[in-house]
Parts: sequence; C-alpha cells; structure tokens
Amino acid sequence: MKTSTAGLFLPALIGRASAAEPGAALPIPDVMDLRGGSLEALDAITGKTGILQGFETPTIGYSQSYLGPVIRANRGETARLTLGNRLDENISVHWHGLHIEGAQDGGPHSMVAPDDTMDAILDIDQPEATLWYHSHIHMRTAPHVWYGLAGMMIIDDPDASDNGLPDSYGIDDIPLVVQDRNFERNGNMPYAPRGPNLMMGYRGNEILVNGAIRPEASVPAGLVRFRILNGSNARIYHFRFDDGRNFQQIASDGGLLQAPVTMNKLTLAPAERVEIVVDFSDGKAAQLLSLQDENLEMAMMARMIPAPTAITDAGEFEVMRFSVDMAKPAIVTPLPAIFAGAPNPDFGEPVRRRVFSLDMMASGGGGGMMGGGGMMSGGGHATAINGVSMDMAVINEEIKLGDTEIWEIQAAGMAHPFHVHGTSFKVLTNNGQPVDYATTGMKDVALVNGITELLVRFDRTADADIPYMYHCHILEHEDLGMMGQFTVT
Ligand SMILES: [Cu+2]
Repeated sequence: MKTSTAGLFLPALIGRASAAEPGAALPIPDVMDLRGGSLEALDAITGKTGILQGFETPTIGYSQSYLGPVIRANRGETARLTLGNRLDENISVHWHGLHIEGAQDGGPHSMVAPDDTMDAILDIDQPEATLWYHSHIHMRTAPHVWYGLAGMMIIDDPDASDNGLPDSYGIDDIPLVVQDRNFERNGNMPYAPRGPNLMMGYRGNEILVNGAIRPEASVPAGLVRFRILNGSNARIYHFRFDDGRNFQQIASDGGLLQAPVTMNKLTLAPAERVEIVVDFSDGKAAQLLSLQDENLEMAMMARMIPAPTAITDAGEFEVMRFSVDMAKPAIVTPLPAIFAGAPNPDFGEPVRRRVFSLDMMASGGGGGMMGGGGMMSGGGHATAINGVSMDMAVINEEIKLGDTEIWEIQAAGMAHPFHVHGTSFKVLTNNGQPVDYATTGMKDVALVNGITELLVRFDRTADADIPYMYHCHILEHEDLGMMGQFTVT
C-alpha cells in the first residue's frame, strides 16, 4: 500500500462537479414483493444514474442502476430469490439483520461469480423490522456498497397488531436510504480512499437520499413514518429538523420499541436503522439536518476529508427537505402509548463473556497497535479485532447453539459501529452506564466509543464452511480486516 502524504488528499484534488441542485423529488424505490411465495430475480448490474445535474454517473445496483428495490417479505414464510451477477467480479447479497442460518446469510463465503446465479432461500421468522441487504465480499464490501450494491428490506408480520402506524408505502411510510458520496468534475463518484480517508472511513461531500442529492419529499398533513437506513460507508449522522420539532422514534434495528420515544435529535451510525414518526399536521415545510460526525474532528482540522457544505456555524448540513401536500390522505390519530407485540425476548442468563478489542494498526515502520492519534502517521494500514485481521480460513470464535453471552466491545480513539450477523442483541451498558432497553430496542449494530456490553443470544446455526461474521461497519475498517468469523453449532 502506498505511503500516505498529506498532499494526496487535499480537497482541491477531489474537486466538485457542477453545483448540485437540491430539491428534486425524493425517489421512492420500487418494491420487490416476496410475500405470498413469489420468486423474484435480483441481479447485480452496471448502470448510469442521473445524480448530478447534467451528468450520468457510472454506478452499480441490484436490478436497477443504483441501489436496489425495497424487498418485502413476510414472517412465517420462506422468501425466495434468484441472485444473479452481471458484473465482472464476485458479489454477494448479505441479509443484514435477518435471523437466518449461516448458509442463508449471504456473507463473504457465499459468492455469486460473474454470469452465475445462486438461489436465496430465506426462512423468515422474526418480528416486523426494517433491515437491509448489501454485497459482502471480503476486502470489496466498501467499493461495492459505495457504487450501489445495497437496498432496504422490510419484514412484515401478517399476524401482528398494526398499532395504528402509518403503513401506506411511499405516501406516509417512506424509506430513506441516507448516504454520502464524492463526485469528480466529470460526474463520476470513484471509490478512492487514501490515508485518513481510509483509516477514518471514506466520506463524501454530497448527501444522497434514495440516490438523489438533498431531495424533497411531499408528505401528507399528518403522521408520516420514515424508515431511515444509514447506508453510508463511514459517516455518522446526528439528525434534527431545522425548526427543532419533536418526533417519535418507534423502532430500531430489530423492530418496534416498547413504546414511542419522543426526541428532537437522533444519532445514526453506518448500517443502523431507525423508524421515526413525524407530525406534519401543521402543514409546515421542514428541513432534515445533520451535524458533522464525531470521528471527523481530528481529520477535519487537518482539512483532509471533504465535508458537505455547512449551513450553520455549528457545521450542520442539509440532508433533505419536506413539503406538505394538504390533498394527500393523512393519519392524524396519535400513536398508542405502548406498542402491542414489540419484541422483548428473555435471553436468559449469559453463560460466558467474550471481549472484542477493535484495533487500528500501523503495519509499516515496525507495526504495533496505535491509539487514536497515531493512526495517521506513515506506513501501511490495517485493522483488526483482538490483534488479528480477518482471515477467511480462520474461525475466530465457536459458540454453542442456544447460548446467551455477554460480548464486551472495546474501541479506543474513535467510534466504531459493531455488527453481529444472524442475530439481534440488547445493549446492556455503555462506558459503564446501564442502557435502557426501552429506548434502544433490539439491535444488530452498536456504536462503540469506549466499552459497550451486549447481551446476545445465538439461535441459528452456522458451520465452519459458511460461518457468521462480526465486524466494524465502517466499511473501510471492515475491508482492512476489522472482522472475525464465528460458528454456532
Ligand atoms: Cu471501525
């Protein structure tokens, strides 16, 4: 790997294309409906996507030019897909957040070769939730997701109470896939992280929602449910509305919270999902804003990483806008005080504790682990967990089927979103402070900055041929080796 020098990543070299015009209509992804047993084909393809005015940007996607359809599947059914690959390299389709066997999980061992196909047979048995899917090839996940191999998945439960929640897709139940991307003057968005862009994670200077730059959604004058996925490689968002309005969080990664939680700001790390309900019954337009992410402070001071155009002195930038259409059918009934059927499984007593240290390493100049301040010095780059970088041939942990464990995740120097495949967990403590399950719900990604304890139960199997993964979801860290493999038998 090339030795880094500060001159390589001056913002001027990254450049901007033409001024991007915000305010285009929010694209609503097509739905690929697997409910009722229909078989669909999901193909990785290349395409060109009109993102910047006047340019067609080369992109890739699942059955569309950029990103993929919203896939809907029913609890209690087996969802079936034929996965295809028209690219010239291996891809996969990992079902992020789905509680399925390792052989169905779509991780790095489940490669779909060019011009080949693979059957995906997904036994769906978990509460209603907003999940996602993306390519997960070892050392290639970051560029695959950057160029577009990702999409949202919604699990429905025909037997669950609807709790009166807005559920008209695209009207008052709206998917928002939030990403940041860098564009060159020719309109391309090459995946080209170097130096701090690699070690801090690759960020962009434009914010895309469902593939459009800072779009505008037209919403009814009532309660609107947004399913928000942070599909960025590395950026952590701190959302709020420009008018400071309150909203209610109703669900997190693994499904409904026990009750709505009222808030006016929300942090969302890479790969996390959240469902919120926003009240637009006053008819007023609004902007969704975000603060810069905390992992950037050091690099931003060095002006090495491009940032979206700040609109406030505090460094806030615009994500998207909302306008209210009084003619649209609107739900104005308040949400219930407590949700019926929200997941709160009893995991029982943990039988062991495992400790996972998320390590930033400098492999050049003598190697050795480095704290937050040391990672930007020269030499090669690597990341690891417990000092060991990901090796496809090594099983790092072996877990007994049905066991509940405490996983203690340690991260020094910066915040890392830690993800476990094939299950969901409860966050027990964060830096020694108890975490209230009612406010976090079931999770499969936890943002760790210090020490976080997870209570996790393993109810699906994965053997050594197709093991599960645990990893940092800053995709540059994952690709550099901050990932491990585990079996459940
Ligand atoms: Cu990380």
